[in-house]
Amino acid sequence: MSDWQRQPVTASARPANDLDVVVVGAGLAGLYMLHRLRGLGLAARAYEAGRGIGGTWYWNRYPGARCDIESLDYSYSFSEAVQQEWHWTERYASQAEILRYIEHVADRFDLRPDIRLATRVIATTFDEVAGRWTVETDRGDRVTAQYCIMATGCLSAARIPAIPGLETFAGRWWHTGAWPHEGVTLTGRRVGVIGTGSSAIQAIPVIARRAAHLHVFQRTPNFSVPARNAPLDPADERRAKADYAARRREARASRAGFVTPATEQMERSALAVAPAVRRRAYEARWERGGLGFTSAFADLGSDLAANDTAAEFFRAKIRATVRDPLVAEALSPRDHPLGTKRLCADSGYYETFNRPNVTLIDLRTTPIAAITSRGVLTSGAEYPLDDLVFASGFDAMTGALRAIDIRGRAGVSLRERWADGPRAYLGLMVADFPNLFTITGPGSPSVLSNMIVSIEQHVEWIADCLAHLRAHRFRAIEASAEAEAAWMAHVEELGNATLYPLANSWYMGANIPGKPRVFMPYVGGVGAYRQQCDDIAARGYAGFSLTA
Ligand code: FAD
Ligand code: N01
Repeated sequence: MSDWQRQPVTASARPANDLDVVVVGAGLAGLYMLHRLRGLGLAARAYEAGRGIGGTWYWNRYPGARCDIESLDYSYSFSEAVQQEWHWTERYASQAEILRYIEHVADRFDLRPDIRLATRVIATTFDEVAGRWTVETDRGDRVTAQYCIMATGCLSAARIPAIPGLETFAGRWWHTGAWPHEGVTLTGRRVGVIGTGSSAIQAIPVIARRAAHLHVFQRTPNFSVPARNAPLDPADERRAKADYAARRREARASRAGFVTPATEQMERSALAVAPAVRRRAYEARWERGGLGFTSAFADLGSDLAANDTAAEFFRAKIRATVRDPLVAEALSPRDHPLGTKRLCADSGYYETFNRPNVTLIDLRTTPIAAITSRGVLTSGAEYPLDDLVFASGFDAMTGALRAIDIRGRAGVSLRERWADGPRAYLGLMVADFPNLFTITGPGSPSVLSNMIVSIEQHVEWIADCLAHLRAHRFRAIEASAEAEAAWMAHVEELGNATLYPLANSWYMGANIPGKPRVFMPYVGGVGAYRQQCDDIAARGYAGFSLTA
């Protein structure tokens, strides 16, 4: 280890406007990045738009918010001490518990002094002569840094759809991704929820128990599997902690960043087994709960006929749960294959539609015309509401990056560069934007994985890269246009071999009017992806140019 690695400095030891690294965002990615940069002895500062740290888990405080990757897996692996000392109370942690965990980690590693809260980065510009980035914030800060690391999140740009009349609504309204921190009382109120994605599917059962009446405005029904959340089994916790390193190793080498129990069928085609065998396999996954369902057979993600056997299993479950056959049919997804929009995990979602105080409004038959002062007006009726919840999603993967005026060589703008869809090498760097990294950027596994596994991999790769640059006296690293093009062709080829392009999903940019239709994440799996990133680094950062 060289001297600079042994003597960590904090940003406060440097002139306030002259840094080695600026990190944008203080969610799971930004915080771990800051920790690693400190370990390298670099002067780093993180800017965070929120008034607190935690990212997703700071912003998304809607009723029922929790993760749908098991807590023992949805947690940092970089510190054996932290993973041993932290105790998760539930199989799937709630938003509040995850936020407590993130705050614990930030305090344990004393990260807060180098984080500027309530400060949004609005622009960052590369100065080719100085070889440095100038970063500007909405509070008037103007700092320079050799490296700029975007930890801005894939699901952090909340989106309110442009429905006419919202400004006239006399009631209260919120987006799930910007939920009031003081909480809201919904007891006895007439509540409307627009959207039926993962956020809505978590919130609806909880809101229904509180509200006088709940109207659910659904445009596209989604597939949802029972989460089967429960207090964490102490035996499971003991087993995991006895050899946490092995569990983490397996997750890192896996496809999705978490491991589900292996079964005989999971390597086979769903069409290669008898219907009764198939049903038993699906029943077992359904009973176990959670996102592992899609691993029941090898070809659910690539073969439409195979996929339809699973989709029909879901629709039968909905029919068996929801008493009104018309409501059951309206809740049954038929326009996209299972898993091509992110599979949801719920706690009593379908059962909620048996409650007398819940009404499903099918926007396919009666679209929303406007929001009025009284509530939501569809082509069929006006629904008077006291409160309206937008569970309407995010400008995913590129929204937070495009919100910043990022300018690379010769003033080229990232927004313009990505006008036809995002392009990046490994989802880590963009040609013509030297020394600018994106954590879980488009073209990496990111949103198709247990994201914390992908975050740790990117953070560690970037930290190792910066150490390499410093050790070899390079001042800059940049993706080559050829390597970027080849990587994007690979990402596209893999995506096209799956069923994902068949859905109008946010993976495809289809939820944002005018957004280019491009399948943005890398579908080859986190294990295969990590291997490629490691090989590229081992080959002297092949596909990148390193300059002295
Ligand atoms: P984020 O947590 O989004 O943090 C990014 C931060 O950057 C935000 O705080 C934002 O305010 C800040 N920021 C953005 N732009 C700027 C700017 N210009 N200036 C300053 N600050 C800026 N993933 C899973 O793997 N499993 C799950 O179960 C799961 N559940 C989820 C539930 C919800 C409700 C949502 C919305 C997402 C969920 N995800 C889940 C995905 C989740 O986003 C990631 O797991 C992870 O938290 C992302 O961390 P991050 O640090 O990359 O981004
Ligand atoms: O957002 P979404 P989300 N009129 O985009 C509807 C993660 N997450 O916040 O499908 C009417 O999935 C839209 O309808 P349609 C997870 O990765 C995880 O729920 O476009 N409806 C859709 O139903 C997830 O995928 C958890 O037809 C409109 C909904 O709004 C991602 O975050 C929990 C509309 C948006 O669904 C995003 O999830 C929460 C309009 N004009 C989030 N515009 C876990 O459980 C949009 N909609 C871990």
